[in-house]
Amino acid sequence: MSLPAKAAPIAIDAADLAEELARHAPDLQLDLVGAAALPADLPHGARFTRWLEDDRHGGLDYLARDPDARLDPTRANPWARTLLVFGQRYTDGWPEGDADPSATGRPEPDAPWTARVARYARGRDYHDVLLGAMKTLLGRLAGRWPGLVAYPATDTGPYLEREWAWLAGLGFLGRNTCLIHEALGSGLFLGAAPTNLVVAGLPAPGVPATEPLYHVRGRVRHAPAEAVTSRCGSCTACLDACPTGALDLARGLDAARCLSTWTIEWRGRAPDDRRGDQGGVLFGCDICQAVCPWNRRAAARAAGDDAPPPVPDAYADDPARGELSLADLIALDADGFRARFRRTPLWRAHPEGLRRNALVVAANTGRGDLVEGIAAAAASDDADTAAVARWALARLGRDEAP
Ligand code: B12
Ligand code: SF4
Ligand code: SF4
Repeated sequence: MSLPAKAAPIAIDAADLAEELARHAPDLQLDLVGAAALPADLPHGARFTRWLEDDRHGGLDYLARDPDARLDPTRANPWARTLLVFGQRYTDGWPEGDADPSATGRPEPDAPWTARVARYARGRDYHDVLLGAMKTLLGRLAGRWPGLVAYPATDTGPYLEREWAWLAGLGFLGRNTCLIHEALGSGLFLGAAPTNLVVAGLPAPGVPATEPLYHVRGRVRHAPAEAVTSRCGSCTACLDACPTGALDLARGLDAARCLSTWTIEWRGRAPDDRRGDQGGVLFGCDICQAVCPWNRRAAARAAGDDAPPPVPDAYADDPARGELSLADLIALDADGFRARFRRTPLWRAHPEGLRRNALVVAANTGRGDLVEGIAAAAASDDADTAAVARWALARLGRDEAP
């Protein structure tokens, strides 16, 4: 096959690439950038295939659509020679004693609804922020290496981003399945870009790097002498803490049991007898990260820093959300949803999903004061909303609408 001229390989040196990254990554608030040679056999690729075979993808059918392409970025991009992998913090870990329901699952009836939203989703959408930073960085690299071709994506690209991030030296893979950096924790978004760079000095394809090419200053990391897959040791805190038993040592995460799937991805509803497990969690779930000692250490380290490198303001809590209450979310219509949540991660839940989640939280936190709004939702045209509202009324001991 002849390569398109625009994707002709460009030979460069890892040290030169690292130098360019150090020049440009800081002002774009990218914390980690690494590279992995392509094509490569993924050391844990079989975990992914087995995950699909075992039907642990929880109805997220897009993941099963073209598994070979997910395992090998060169199937869709035959010209690609190196995958650049990016990490950007959205939080500095989770401190010991974090009481947000998103981090504990506990009902905490008086907590604001925003504390029930996973940390990654409290500000702007990373698909805009991180992707924008990646594109800018790649544009600057193209200034140095004209002819650079790169297709950046975060989340939506058909790449096993965590596995590639591990291969590119960004951290290790935890039993909670997250990519964990020893000093930054796992509160990191990941992104990847197949490129036509041929980088001399990288480990052989499929061999993990011990360090990324760029690492944010100000966070000391004791890199292992040789790359390890996992640094969990004998810890099982995440498996023990998961309220739905979604994590399995050997088989990974069962998406059908994960609160993150229920509250973000599913359009319908979790089974009646399981909704209690959602506790005080409204959108996303951080429990298996909040209990992780690596995140607690990351938070302690950040708190002790005089000048911590900044997490992008874009990911900070959006103050405008504080004006809304759980009751408002239960009453939210499509226009209100659009006005409030466009270009934020909550957009993914659709108005019906956010309403459903709010109804479940109201029931699980014993909010008898909200029965009027819940009864109104029980009369909704949307069958799932109505069914969940009826379930909520029953759980609150109100079988009859007031
Ligand atoms: C589908 C999906 C989900 C699903 C399924 C999650 C899952 N664990 O598979 C659901 C909806 C449940 C989900 C939840 C969340 N997600 Co999500 N999700 C994805 C997505 C789109 C694909 C993941 C996938 O392919 N899963 C299939 C499994 C088999 O692959 P995998 O988990 O990547 O694991 C591979 C390797 O890491 C290795 N492996 C996995 N676990 C372990 C454990 C050990 C010990 C070892 C040795 C190896 C190993 O084997 C696999 C094969 O290569 C990715 C983006 C992407 N394109 O990769 C984001 C992504 C993984 N999600 C992300 C985030 C932030 C979350 C949440 C924290 C959001 C929240 N607060 O609610 C939770 C975390 C839940 C959890 N513990 O995983 C980030 C993770 C960043 C990080 N530091 O790890 C990603 C990378 C998005 C991004 N671009 O930043 N997510
Ligand atoms: S995100 Fe929550 S529900 Fe999902 S595996 Fe982690 S602790 Fe369990
Ligand atoms: S909580 Fe423990 S077992 Fe789970 S990812 Fe963190 S270190 Fe590993």
